[in-house]
Amino acid sequence: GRLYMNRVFHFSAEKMFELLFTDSYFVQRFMNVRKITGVTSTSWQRDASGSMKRTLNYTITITNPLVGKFSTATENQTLYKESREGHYYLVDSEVYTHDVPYHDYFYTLNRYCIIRNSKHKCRLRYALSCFVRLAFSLFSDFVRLINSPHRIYTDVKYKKQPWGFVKSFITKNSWSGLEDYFRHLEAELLEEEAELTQGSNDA
Ligand code: YK8
Repeated sequence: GRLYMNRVFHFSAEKMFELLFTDSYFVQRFMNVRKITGVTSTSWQRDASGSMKRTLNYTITITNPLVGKFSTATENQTLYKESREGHYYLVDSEVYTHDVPYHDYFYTLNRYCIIRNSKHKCRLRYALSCFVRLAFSLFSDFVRLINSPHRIYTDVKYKKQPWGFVKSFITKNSWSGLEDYFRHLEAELLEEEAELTQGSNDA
């Protein structure tokens, strides 16, 4: 896995959570630009463990010439109960792409961590990885996360053990798509920040 972003934004942690994890105008616009269509989403609901969960379904448009042009996808988001409103939000998002080659071998886990810096500042970190459904141990991962304030570690693992060439094929193609998506997301967040700080200067 890789730590993908670790950056301070000039808006509150609440605002960051609202932008990324609610049905915000920001997300709607971003998905529109990425040609992610037919989005349906459940509302955040508490599960038996005390964490909050929601599920999104949508169709993604793929630019990779090796893959069909579209795939349906399911994204399961978990807001861990260790989160503290306004201070600390830990969200895992598992993304299953149902119509790509080898889709039963892998899924993608994106971990977002929003940390309050001050009233009007927060830090956003995320780590991305491709995972096995079964070998993923949330607990050990969480311990590693809280024990290392500057890094989020994740591993690349597979649900079934594919041949070497298949594995590198999946990894390479997944990373390039992910990189593109998250670089774009970062750019959009920076733009949102510029708009918001602009707004508060005017006021
Ligand atoms: C979410 C990871 C892999 C997948 C794709 C698969 C190619 C398969 C390669 C074959 C198309 C919005 C990605 C990038 C599609 C988009 C997914 C998004 C960006 C040849 C083996 C969708 C975050 C997210 C997670 C995983 C991404 C897929 O919010 O390359």
